[in-house]
Amino acid sequence: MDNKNNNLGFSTRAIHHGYNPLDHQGALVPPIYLTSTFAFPTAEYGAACFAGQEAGHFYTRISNPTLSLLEARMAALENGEAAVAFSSGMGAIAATFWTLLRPGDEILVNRTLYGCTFALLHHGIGEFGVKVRHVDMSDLAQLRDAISPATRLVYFESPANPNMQLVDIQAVAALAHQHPGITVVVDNTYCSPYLQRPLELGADVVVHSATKYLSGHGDITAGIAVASQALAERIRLQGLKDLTGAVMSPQDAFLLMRGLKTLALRMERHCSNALAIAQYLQAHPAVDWVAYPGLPSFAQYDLAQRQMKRSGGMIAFELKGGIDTGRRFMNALQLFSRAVSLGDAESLAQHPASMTHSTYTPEERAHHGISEGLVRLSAGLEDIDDLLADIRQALAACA
Ligand code: 7XF
Repeated sequence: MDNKNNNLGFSTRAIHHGYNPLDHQGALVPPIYLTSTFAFPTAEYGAACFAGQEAGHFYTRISNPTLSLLEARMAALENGEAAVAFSSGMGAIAATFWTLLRPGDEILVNRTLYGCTFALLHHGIGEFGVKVRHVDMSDLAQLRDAISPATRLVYFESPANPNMQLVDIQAVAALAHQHPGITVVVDNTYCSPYLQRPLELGADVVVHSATKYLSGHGDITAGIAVASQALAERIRLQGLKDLTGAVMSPQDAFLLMRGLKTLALRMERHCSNALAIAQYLQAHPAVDWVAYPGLPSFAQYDLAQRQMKRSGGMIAFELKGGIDTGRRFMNALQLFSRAVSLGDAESLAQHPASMTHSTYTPEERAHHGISEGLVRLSAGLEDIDDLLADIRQALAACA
């Protein structure tokens, strides 16, 4: 099956895009090219590769056949022209920022971001002469007022890690694009392209921690950026090759492609498990609040219905006793693992204020909408009755 199959369904593309076994001695599963360098037939050919006149592979930090196949597949799933693979989500985000920002530029970011993205901006990019400004992007007027002639990037997660706040991707992209020279970058980690495709809604770049749902089995760290051909090439040749060197291993690309084959199936199960857990928590007297886009009580329920195919596998909630009760709840869990990360087969529970978002000071967390008592759940793929039983007994134990 060749690359001209974007009219095929999501799972068909996730399984077949860009690969025909008959071109590879019949091997049903794509071979892994575990090589760092590639031999040139002649010195002239090698020089032409480095001059960009030949399309061949010549060094794995720039390209590799296994990575190229993964990149083609990810571009097909996000409905973008091209993708670039990285060794982590932070590699993809850092390479995108370093490629698109220069001293004197301004980046507008949403109020709430994953902890290390916040740290990259405030303890990295921001210390190299780029102005970092947070706005609440659920309020378009705030964004409109914040855009200045120096604004080059608009960046957000939807839903935001960890508080689940959504951003209207289509509305924000339309507003930002009234100003030529602004690139809109969306972190789509929480959704995966199965639930949400920001490029179709007007964004310019999608970044992922592929450590999460895309690979889906908790056995690699990986990142992806998807964009137009021209923008992806800039991110590859500056952000990846020269500025970060955060190249994905071909072995990890193999594992990631194996995960992608079941992405649609897994996302359906993550979503139905998370919805049942969120409904259970909401009805429980020990629970103060639950944030899950699939609950009609969710503040942006209408936007979630419009923007996401289903409501995802992540839940934020707080118990009435705050973090002390939250810790007792976490310690009482028997089937859920107490672990950061998300999107694995195993259900996970973590405390953002002391773990994933400990890169913020307590004052910053308060300012950025991350409450100290928030507990985050990643609903795995286990049987829902077992997950609910674990939550039921942990809530009883911490009361
Ligand atoms: O470099 P990574 O593959 O870990 O990806 C970074 C990243 C980027 N964007 C979002 C929305 C993320 O959630 C992440 C990683 N988050 C994990 C978490 O929240 O549990 C990291 C564990 S400290």
